[in-house]
Amino acid sequence: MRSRVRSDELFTAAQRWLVGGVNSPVRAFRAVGGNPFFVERAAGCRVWDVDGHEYVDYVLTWGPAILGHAHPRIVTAVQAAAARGTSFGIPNPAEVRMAELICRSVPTIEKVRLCNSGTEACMTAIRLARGFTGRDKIIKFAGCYHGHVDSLLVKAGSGALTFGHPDSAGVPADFAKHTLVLPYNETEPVRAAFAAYPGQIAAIILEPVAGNAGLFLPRPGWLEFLRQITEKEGALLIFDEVMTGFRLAPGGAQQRFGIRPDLTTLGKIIGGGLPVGAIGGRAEIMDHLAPLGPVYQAGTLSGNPLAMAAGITALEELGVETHPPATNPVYQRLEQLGAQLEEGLRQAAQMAGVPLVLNRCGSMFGLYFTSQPVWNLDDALRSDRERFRRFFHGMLEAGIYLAPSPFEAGFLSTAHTDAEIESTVRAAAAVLKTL
Ligand code: KE4
Repeated sequence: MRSRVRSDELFTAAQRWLVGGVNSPVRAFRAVGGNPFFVERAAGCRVWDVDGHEYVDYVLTWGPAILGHAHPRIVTAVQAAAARGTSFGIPNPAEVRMAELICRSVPTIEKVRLCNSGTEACMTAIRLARGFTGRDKIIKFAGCYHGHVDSLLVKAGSGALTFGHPDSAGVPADFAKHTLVLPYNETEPVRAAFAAYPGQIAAIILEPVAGNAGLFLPRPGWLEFLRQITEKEGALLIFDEVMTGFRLAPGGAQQRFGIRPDLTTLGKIIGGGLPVGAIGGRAEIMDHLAPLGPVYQAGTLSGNPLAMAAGITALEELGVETHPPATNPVYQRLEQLGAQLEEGLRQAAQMAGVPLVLNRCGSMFGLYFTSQPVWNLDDALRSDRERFRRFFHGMLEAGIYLAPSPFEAGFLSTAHTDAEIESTVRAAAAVLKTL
């Protein structure tokens, strides 16, 4: 076992001052057991902990580090921006450049509002949809996560068409009562909801590829169905692309799947590792936001120059301006790495006789220890979580850092090479045999 004396000391100290020793719950390793390691530094596709252990990183700060950690051009851009001032709260050229890059890259975004997290983006998108349509009710899907927004921290009601109950303490039932939680990848419950609540549903919000319960994909035709029914019923379709934006294609999942949502939320990659979120969509909807319209939204650090410098550099490095999406070499490489990892892990599981479902879309993947396909949260919950825990720790001991939960996605970066994929597959083959 790798001794992590310094990490354990830090975790003890951290728990004195920080709730659970962390600033975001999943980092506490409670889903896999044991103490989290503390990071000393990261570069490329690797992280080093405070005890000097090195790991190949497939979490990539939960998605943003698509170019690897400490990318030299991003570091230089942030250093240069910092020397000119770390925050202005005044319009600045960098936020205009970032907005232009987003609008030119994401097919359906004509105007954008930048904020500071994916949660803020999703919260604003919901408020904007309600303000634009004058309707209150929202449909979300079980297994999708849209940040810690009160009205979206909701679990399914007792009956298919009963409105949601809070999925967190501190969320009043009144905040949840306008949210309907339906099963992902099913059409009938969506039809029934619109039939039961005609003219009352403001929007459907979903992750077009669900990356917050492991990873499951939309069934063929399901996204098209959601687009059609929302158009027919006068509701907005919101794609939460905080994770998939600039990950699955330069224009996100909507470009990959050819669907035109009314609103899109972004985050993670567009911040180049610094705090950024964004809401974007058709100008006629977006112009309902203050100062032009009646839907209020604001933020002290929105358009922060350091975050803009990191994000602009990241999008430039991704080639969003220099290559047509279909032949962008960065995304072709990410697809290749994803396919290699998928093939290698599948073969390793087969050789070990361990039932493993690996769902993948581009450079995002999910692992489930089950022999049944996983298309929604119920399927995911049937997977063997104990086996995942043992696999996670076995891989960690082998120097491979996977997401510390069976219900998180994994990510690849342009800093991963064939060598890392091969060493990861070799490690998995050895660990799978012990499960
Ligand atoms: P943030 O507020 O954490 O920036 O974004 C919330 C959010 C919104 N929408 C989607 C699709 C997301 O994946 C997220 C955040 N993702 C999680 C990872 N599963 C962040 C990790 C964490 O909570 O620590």
